[in-house]
Amino acid sequence: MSRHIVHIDMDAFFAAIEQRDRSELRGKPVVVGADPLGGRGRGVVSTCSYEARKYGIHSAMPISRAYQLCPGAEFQPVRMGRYARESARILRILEQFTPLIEKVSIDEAFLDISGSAHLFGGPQNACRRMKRVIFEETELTASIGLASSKLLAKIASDYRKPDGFTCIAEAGQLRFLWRLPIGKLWGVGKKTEEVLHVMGIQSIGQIARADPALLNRELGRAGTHLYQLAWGIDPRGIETGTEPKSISRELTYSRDVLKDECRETDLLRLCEDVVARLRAQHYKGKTVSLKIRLEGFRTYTRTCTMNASTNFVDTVYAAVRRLYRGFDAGGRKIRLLGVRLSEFVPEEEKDFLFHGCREERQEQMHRAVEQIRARYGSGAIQRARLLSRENSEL
Ligand code: TTP
Ligand code: MG
Repeated sequence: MSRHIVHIDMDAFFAAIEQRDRSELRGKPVVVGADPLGGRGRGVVSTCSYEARKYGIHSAMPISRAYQLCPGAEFQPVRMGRYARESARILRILEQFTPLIEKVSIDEAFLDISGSAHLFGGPQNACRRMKRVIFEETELTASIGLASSKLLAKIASDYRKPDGFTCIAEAGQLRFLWRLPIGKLWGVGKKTEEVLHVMGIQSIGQIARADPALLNRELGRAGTHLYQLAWGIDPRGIETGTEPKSISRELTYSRDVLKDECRETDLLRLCEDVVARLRAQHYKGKTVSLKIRLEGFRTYTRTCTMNASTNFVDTVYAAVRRLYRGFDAGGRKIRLLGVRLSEFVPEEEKDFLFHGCREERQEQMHRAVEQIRARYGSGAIQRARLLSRENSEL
């Protein structure tokens, strides 16, 4: 029996939420990302509305460039907590259709509806209903692809965007696939694309007709894999319950700063932010990474794996500070700092063996802070060290 795999991707997700929440933004070019500071801003675009895309603006573009392209756009700061809540709401809706869900990113998921589609009048009706319920409950539009594999479902959801629904019937799937440019194939990035172009290969159909031995010689195992994908061979299943792989937060300075000028309190703020999100998802992390981008965009990452996984700010901060102090910037200035946590394990409820032990006090402290913030807002309680906000860019 063939599988019915769905890929769903929300349209202009962050920007669509801003437009929904503020009616004055609807129909306008909206850019979500760093502050453009009148064209001097140094961060990047997270995403933008489809109205803004007409000006050539896109994700990951420097915000200063976006400002040049459309100075009249509505520039909005990133409200990650809000988007994460919407993402969770959408996931709840998807769970009404099947428990076989693989969340890929904040606005993207795969579903296997092979076993449940009949409950909704077949796979196509299930997808139409999914779009409708999402829109009714969130006022946000999704683009959906339905096919017999993850590869094709993902290509399908991207095929008609925004607010699209594309179903690729199994009988015509290779014809559909072969017309597309190689960039649409899973795993074909800029480098692979270049190699294939040198080989005279532009379309997925040309990969399917190429000599697999030649592909293997030029691209190694990836070549063999691409050949299989080009023939629609993609047996990957839905991986449910995948845990997030990492949580990170970055800070771009508005002017490059010397290492000694970077306040370690900035690192502490970054740690507080990632640990807060880690705890909200009930995980502990074992690996801490520090990212440092120097002037001229050279980027370095320093990583340390701790003895035990943790969800305490102080432990994470101590590790980050050690990495930071051990980093030799060679006199060059720093443009960006980032903190990332990875290698998660679910936090388990703990009976502290010894009452009053340091670990128990830390946990109580975190919980007290979380309760206050939940009730009175994130600014309601701060570490004394972080109270002076001058020079702070977070
Ligand atoms: P995408 O699904 O790639 O983009 P999108 O939903 O904004 O637009 P569409 O799918 O209609 O093309 O990413 C989902 C969200 O993730 C996006 O709204 C913002 C965030 N994001 C970033 O913050 N930085 C990035 O570089 C990208 C690609 C996305
Ligand atoms: Mg999207």
